[in-house]
Amino acid sequence: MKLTTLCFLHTNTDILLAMKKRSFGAGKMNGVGGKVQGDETPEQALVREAFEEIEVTLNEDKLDKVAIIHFAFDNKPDWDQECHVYFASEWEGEPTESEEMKPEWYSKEEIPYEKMWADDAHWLPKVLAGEKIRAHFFFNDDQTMKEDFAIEPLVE
Ligand code: 8OG
Repeated sequence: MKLTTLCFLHTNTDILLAMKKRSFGAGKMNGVGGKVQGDETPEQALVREAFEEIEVTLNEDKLDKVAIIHFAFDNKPDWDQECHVYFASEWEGEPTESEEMKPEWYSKEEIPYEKMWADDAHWLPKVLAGEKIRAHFFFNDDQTMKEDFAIEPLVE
């Protein structure tokens, strides 16, 4: 199964989302992140992806791990992934648009779930409320979400 990462930069009031401009999830608003490569740790992968995608430098030691989410797709075992999700409240640099992503700040009170992956509306509010979770979501071949899903406390 693929190992991936996802990170949301945030302040007390706002959260940074970025519109994915190409490849898997194109057109959706999301945090930054992507596949873990070679012998990288998830945190090292995230530092690399955050710089490639929005020119922000994250500090591996200041990432707050908030979730592990399993995504499974019908008939597409290569798309199955375990995604390690982080929040970051410290970074260097100004979030900047790249060929891959267009970042934009949103109030935590007005997150545009309708422009995000369908599962996000089920777990992101819990994480914003301070919960650490492990979740399982299942998708149809057309990337729509199945009704059955599971969210439990994260125990590592
Ligand atoms: O390397 P690539 O850009 O293909 O990695 C996919 C990114 O998209 C990775 O950061 C994980 C993220 N992602 C999914 N599915 C979902 C999802 O259902 N919700 C959210 N928020 N992110 C997802 O692949």
